Amino acid sequence: MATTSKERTRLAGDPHRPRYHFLPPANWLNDPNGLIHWRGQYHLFYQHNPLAAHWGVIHWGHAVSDDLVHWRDLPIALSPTPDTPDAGGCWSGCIVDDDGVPTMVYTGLRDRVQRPCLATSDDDLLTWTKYAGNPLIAAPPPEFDQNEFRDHCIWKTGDTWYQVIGSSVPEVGGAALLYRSQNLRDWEYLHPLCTGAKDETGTVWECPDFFALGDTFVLAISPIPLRKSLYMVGSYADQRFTPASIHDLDIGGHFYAPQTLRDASDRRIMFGWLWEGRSQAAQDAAGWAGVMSLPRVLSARPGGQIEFRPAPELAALRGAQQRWENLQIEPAATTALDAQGDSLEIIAVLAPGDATSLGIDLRRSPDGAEYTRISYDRAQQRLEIDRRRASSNDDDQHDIHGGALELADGEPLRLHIFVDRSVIEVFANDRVCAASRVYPSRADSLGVALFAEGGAAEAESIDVWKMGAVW
Ligand code: DQQ
Repeated sequence: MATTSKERTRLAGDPHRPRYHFLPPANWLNDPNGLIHWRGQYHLFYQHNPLAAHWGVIHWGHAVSDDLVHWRDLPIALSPTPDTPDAGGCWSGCIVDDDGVPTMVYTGLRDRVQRPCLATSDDDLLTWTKYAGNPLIAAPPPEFDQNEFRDHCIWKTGDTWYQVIGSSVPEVGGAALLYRSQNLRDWEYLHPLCTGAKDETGTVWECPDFFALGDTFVLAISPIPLRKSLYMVGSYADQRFTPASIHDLDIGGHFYAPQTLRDASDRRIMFGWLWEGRSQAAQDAAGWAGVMSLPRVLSARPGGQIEFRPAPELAALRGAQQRWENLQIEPAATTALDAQGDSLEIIAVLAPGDATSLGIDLRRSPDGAEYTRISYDRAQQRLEIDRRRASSNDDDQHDIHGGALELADGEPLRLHIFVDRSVIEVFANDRVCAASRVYPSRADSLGVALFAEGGAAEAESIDVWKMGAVW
């Protein structure tokens, strides 16, 4: 069911444009919106500027998939309407099934004012009719920042709808405000579902997403100014969420504003926006910017972290496979594999042995001048993505991002990696995700190599698949 529009064809030759991550036919993408499994199909809406490869007047783009892998573009679902509460943009929101009527709640922007707006569809999510009574809520309660009131997560308990909206308590920190309704149109403010301290979880919470994984409650937030998304795991009682622990949703520095859906098989699936790591001029010249992460299937792990796995459906894209077993990785040199590609899936199971750090280089040129390094430091129990030599273009980002990954005694480092031209997405030991963006300058930066430092390590197994394109 893949489609190829003229614009997709025009841009397909760009060596940095992903081939199996979702992105619009052209121009700008940011947050995933309105994720829903509707009548057997996955609907992915997204914040979209259809006119340019930079953020601007935001619409809702729309794509649909039978299998979470192949996407078909549908017409833009939502556009700003002059002289109404969304005249300046249709910002992030969600879609729920209101007794058979797909109903979206999104943030309408007019001047600086952000207000919840509603629209419904009677043709299976293709076209949307905006509610004449918009906005749904006249203003946030006075104790919250009047200019930070956006992004919506809605669920139903019994006959009652609950809605969480991202906000801020001035001088204190981010907040997720809780409302309730019987009809999705008239909303009563209850209290904050949760608030944070600015030094810990930022000043404004964008894109709150509240859901349960079994008995575990999770609040995902995208806090300003942290430029990353967090999840809190905790308890929910008396309509208040009490966090027990806070974790990064992704340590790669490029994953933001995620949203989840629950599908018909009761899986909780997350998509996030992978922003660019190159200059705005380069994005404008490319004619596209912003990529959706792969679908990540979430479950609760004992001990309060989330388990993240790539959706198993992605295996449909696997082509030719290479496999190595029991490969020695000598220190102080790289062990290049006879594997090449800018569209690969790799599963590497690495036993650290005597090494103090170890990992894998991707998008590596034959002379080793360009590469992006995924490395694990055993003493610090830290996983990093190092882009200092990812490209020779000074305008691209050249930095290191990372975070904690604690391995149990004897637990190998298991890196499940997706390389998709300018996207590298890593699932480490099913519990730490790291997504990044790289723009190698050389056409031959296609290699894969292993490395160890401080002692020898061993690759228990490495599987590499060539990945097909979905467009
Ligand atoms: N992006 C949207 C907002 C949201 C922010 C606007 C997060 O609704 O708060 O495009 O990236």
